[in-house]
Amino acid sequence: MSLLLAMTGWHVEDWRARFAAQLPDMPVVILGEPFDRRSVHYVASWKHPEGSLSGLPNLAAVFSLGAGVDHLFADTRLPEVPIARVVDPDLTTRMSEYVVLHCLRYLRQQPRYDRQQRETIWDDDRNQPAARSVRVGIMGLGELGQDAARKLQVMGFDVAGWSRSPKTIDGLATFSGSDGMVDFLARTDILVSLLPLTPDTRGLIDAKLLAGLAQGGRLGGPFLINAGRGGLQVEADILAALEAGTLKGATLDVFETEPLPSDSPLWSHPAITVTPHNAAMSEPEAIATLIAAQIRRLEAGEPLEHVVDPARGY
Ligand code: NDP
Ligand code: OXD
Repeated sequence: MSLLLAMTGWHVEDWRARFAAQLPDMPVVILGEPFDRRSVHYVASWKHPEGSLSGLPNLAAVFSLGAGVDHLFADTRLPEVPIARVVDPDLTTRMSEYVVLHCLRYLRQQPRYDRQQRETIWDDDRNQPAARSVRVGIMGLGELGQDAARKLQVMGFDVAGWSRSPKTIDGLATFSGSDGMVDFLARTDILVSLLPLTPDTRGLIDAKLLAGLAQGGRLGGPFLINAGRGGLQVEADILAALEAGTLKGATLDVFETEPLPSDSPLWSHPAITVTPHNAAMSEPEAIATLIAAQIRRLEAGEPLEHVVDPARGY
């Protein structure tokens, strides 16, 4: 019985060492090396090549090495076995740090002061809005969205959230589905996207959505922070909204194409902050520990945790 590591873009040998330390009795094999396909009971994947997981007759589960599973469902030949993802307090905390940091940057007009410093301008503008007067709207109220909402509330922001299914969360204004979208956007000065990429959410952050955001709030116009997935956003529409002045700024951690191509206009746009899809890196050791624990659960006949629903795509 073995664990197959199927990943692209990561140092697979480092992962082999991590899993070997966690699961000393389980051989760890690597896609691309010769191995007995019948021996593979478990797969740990990050962006495995399309179709590479078919023909594993004893496969019992696939583990995403990240919180997102869109990279798995992108494989049209993904085996029909349970799929589990990473839910890790360390990752969640890091994402909330990112969201709070960038909301505070907009609240405290830091991009403007960065520019003033570059231009040696001393403009001690006294128009500093209070956090309570700035409405943050979080799209996606799952593990990450709910934690970010709580931490933004601690900072004093007026926070609301939007999800697929209706939710009641103490102290949080909640909206759901397409019915709740218009009212949610209309009360949003900073839109934070922490949605998964699914067929329903692909291209959601487009011209129509951006046009629905609140104009005339205390920040002088709306801002966008997307740390969900690049496929959620239509980059041409974000640029057009910035050009039109209906969007004041955007912080993007994720992109339609990653790495972001060097000729992308997003890199040099003065109102855009680019981070290289690292809003919430998790400790690799923590991920290996988590997945090893999941394998031990299965081996002990216990149910998997953090299983995703292939029908919903997250
Ligand atoms: P969860 O599955 O816990 O939460 C997803 C949330 O999105 C849920 O509230 C869900 O609604 C909502 N949602 C899904 N589809 C829709 C829809 N069609 N309309 C409205 N709401 C919808 O995921 P996590 O919070 O753990 O992670 C979210 C995403 O963050 C990941 O999928 C990944 O893409 C991204 N991510 C990015 C990282 C980075 O470094 N940039 C790091 C880690 C994750 P409901 O509650 O009703 O089910
Ligand atoms: C993830 C990510 O999904 O890092 O974990 O994007």
